[in-house]
Amino acid sequence: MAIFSPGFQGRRRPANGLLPPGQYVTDGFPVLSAGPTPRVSTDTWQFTISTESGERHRWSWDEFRALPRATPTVDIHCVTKWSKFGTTWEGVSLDTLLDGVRTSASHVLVHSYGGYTTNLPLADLRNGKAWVAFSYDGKPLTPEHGGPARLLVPHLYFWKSAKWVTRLELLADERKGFWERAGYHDYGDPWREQRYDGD
Ligand SMILES: Nc1nc2c(c(=O)[nH]1)N[C@H]1C(S)=C(S)[C@@H](COP(=O)(O)O)O[C@H]1N2
Ligand SMILES: [Mo]
Repeated sequence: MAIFSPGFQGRRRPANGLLPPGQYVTDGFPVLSAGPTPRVSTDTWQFTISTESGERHRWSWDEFRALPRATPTVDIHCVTKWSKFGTTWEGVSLDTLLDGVRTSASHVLVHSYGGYTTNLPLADLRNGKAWVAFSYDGKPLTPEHGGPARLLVPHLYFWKSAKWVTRLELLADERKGFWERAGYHDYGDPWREQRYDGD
């Protein structure tokens, strides 16, 4: 006789099997945007990495899509307490994008079409931990979820995963982004429940 756990039936399996403190699991995919959804054509889309010494590395959509791809399956955790297990994306690893970028920056301010910003340490974008994703669940990323492309940094709260990303500004000092200036945590580790400044 098989024993099923009713609460878990039909749920996606977690990528790492754990739920951070204070979070609940959702099967839906809520849309959380602080403003209107920018409609960005891939004809004009650009992705830029600028360094603290003023160098710029820029990719058009075609150049970006010609880079080696990865298909991470990860759990995501929003600071409003929903977590979603086993989400599958396709994108370009930040290791690929940062390859050949000469920098001694410690921090990054991420800029999106529409004006959203968020900050994080540069180290958190390296070593297989972050991607610029252009597809979700096997389909092109919809505008609501950040298409044409969004940052994906699943080990931090999901507000760090900037939708409609267009520029990474590499900095010698930390500069706060949109939610961080509004009182959210500078780092945002869900496992240490770093929701707000001072947590
Ligand atoms: N540009 C931009 N990126 C953003 C946001 C935003 O308002 N604007 N919201 C953040 C927050 S708080 C979350 S939880 C996720 C939500 O992503 P989703 O709408 O795809 O679920 O995007 C993050 N990235
Ligand atoms: Mo969020």
